Amino acid sequence: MNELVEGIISGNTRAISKAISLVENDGPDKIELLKEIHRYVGESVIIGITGPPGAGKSSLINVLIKEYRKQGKKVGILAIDPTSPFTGGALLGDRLRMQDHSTDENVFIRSLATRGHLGGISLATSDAVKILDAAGFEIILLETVGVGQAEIEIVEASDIVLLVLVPGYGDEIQVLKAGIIEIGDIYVINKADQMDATKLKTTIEYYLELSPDKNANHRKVVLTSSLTGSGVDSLIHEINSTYNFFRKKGILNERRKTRIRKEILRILNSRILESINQTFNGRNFDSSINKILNKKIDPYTIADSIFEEMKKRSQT
Ligand SMILES: Nc1nc2c(ncn2[C@@H]2O[C@H](COP(=O)(O)OP(=O)(O)O)[C@@H](O)[C@H]2O)c(=O)[nH]1
Ligand SMILES: [Mg+2]
Repeated sequence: MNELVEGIISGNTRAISKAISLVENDGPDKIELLKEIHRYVGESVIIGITGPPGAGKSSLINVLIKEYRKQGKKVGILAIDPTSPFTGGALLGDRLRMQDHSTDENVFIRSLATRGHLGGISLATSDAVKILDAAGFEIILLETVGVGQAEIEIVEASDIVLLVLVPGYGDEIQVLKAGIIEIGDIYVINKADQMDATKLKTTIEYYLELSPDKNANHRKVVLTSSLTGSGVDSLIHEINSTYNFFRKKGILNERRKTRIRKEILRILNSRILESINQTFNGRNFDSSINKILNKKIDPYTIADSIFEEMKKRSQT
């Protein structure tokens, strides 16, 4: 264990990979590892990158890595895939788009497949983020492949969220309708080389002006092209100024505190679930189940008595 912790702290790629597999598979040494590294975390800037498939998130990450590397920063990338095994192809594509950096030891790229994980994607994601943080990655980029729940979870795991959009697909309407727009701190309109991107920029800026959310005024809309690299320097500039603004206004600390609260809650949830599973699986409920089947008793009454028993046991 000490060796693994030392490996992580010194930024050893193999140790980092091994540790991430450990949290991904919920291995037995996971908790000890996370306890050990806790005092090394809290230095990274965590940037969530979300938006519809095909918007150019992975391509954009590829150019962001380049820019951050020019500044001498270590960059960690986690691609989060909560969906089916069939998206393996998409992740492979992501890897290809980021492979310019595959030989650079200051760039760490990993996709997290966390299907069926107790506690969902969020627990494994936040654990993996901590490992990269402890390993000294100044910038951590989180990319979601899916939409929906994964997007909410990426917001919770990040200091800053980039919402990547492309004009011309009716995204504006979709985004406004679904309320997804609220999750972005910076709106990135990508593929600005290709289509009428300024129109979407105007639409979003107009929307932000009208928004009752008082923080909406501080949100920026940036045009980029991950193909030509245009706009990427202004994007980095906006990321920095938003981060500094969040820090000054205490927003960053609020987000981190919320994250800690939710983490404790998730840990407790998974513990309780585990304890319920142990009680339930370790026992033969045949007679109770038969009674329920024969309408002698109802499932709520049985669940109540099991729950009472668990509470008593935890008190002793
Ligand atoms: N023209 C143009 N194409 C882009 C740009 N960014 C990404 N693409 C292309 O859009 C497709 C999807 O990109 P990808 O990064 O995989 O999108 P993701 O699903 O959001 O990660 C790929 O074929 C990219 O080459 C851009 O700025 N301009
Ligand atoms: Mg992608």
